[in-house]
Amino acid sequence: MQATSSPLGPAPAPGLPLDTRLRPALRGTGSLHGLFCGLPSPALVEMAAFAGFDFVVIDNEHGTAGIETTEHLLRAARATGIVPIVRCFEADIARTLDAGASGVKVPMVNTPEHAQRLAERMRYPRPAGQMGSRGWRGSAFSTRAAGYGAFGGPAHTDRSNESLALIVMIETPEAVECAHEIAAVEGVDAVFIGPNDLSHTMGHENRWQEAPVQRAIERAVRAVADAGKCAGVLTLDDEARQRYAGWGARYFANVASSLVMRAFEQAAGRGGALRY
Ligand code: 3PY
Ligand code: MG
Repeated sequence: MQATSSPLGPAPAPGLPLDTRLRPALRGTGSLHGLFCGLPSPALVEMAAFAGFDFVVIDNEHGTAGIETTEHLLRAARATGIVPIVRCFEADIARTLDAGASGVKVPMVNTPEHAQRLAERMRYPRPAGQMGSRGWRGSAFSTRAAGYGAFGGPAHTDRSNESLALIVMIETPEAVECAHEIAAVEGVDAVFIGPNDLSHTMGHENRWQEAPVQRAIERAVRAVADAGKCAGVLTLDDEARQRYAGWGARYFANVASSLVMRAFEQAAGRGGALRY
């Protein structure tokens, strides 16, 4: 059938579903500011973009989005130009990347061996003779990430191998002990310290401002920066951001639900504090 010409004229070329800016930014020197979003709302992703955050972390560890909703959240991110990261469990990495995330963030990584296994899950096998880290990601180009086939084949596997970012999370004293080794794993692009779980696993419940927990965060941030990788921390306020930046962190994530609750409490005349 002959295509009829549209009165609109030629449409702009459809953009790639994948936003490939995250990995180079993590491997650069600048600071990145973002927001965890566990509420399964594309509107919140758009609001994070319009507010000026660099990235959104769709939180599929503690949030309630299923994979279909996650794909819509990724679309909202692509439409508004905010970089989408998905916090997910190891078993969900493949589907999350196929849905079009720019990177994944995996909780509770305690050893370099675990980090190595995650790095391999992220990458497609290389063609014979091509250098690069080992990988065993399963390939299909029917996915959103590959434009349902429109952007598939070697261009997609190469683009994905080169540009998708792996962020691992340190949340236990065991992981702090080997933070340098975890960060040094090839294929780990950033290491994020989760202060709430770290505080709990150190026996301080949620009191992460206490000195031993802050010392452990400092140790981990400095070890990651010494390994030449990007260190990040959950950061609810400016004072904490400056302290962590002073130790070498340059990736900071606040929490959408905390900000919304504080605004609601303030509007209800009940003061309001940022809590996680
Ligand atoms: C934690 O603080 O435990 C987190 O997972 C925050 O991201
Ligand atoms: Mg945690």
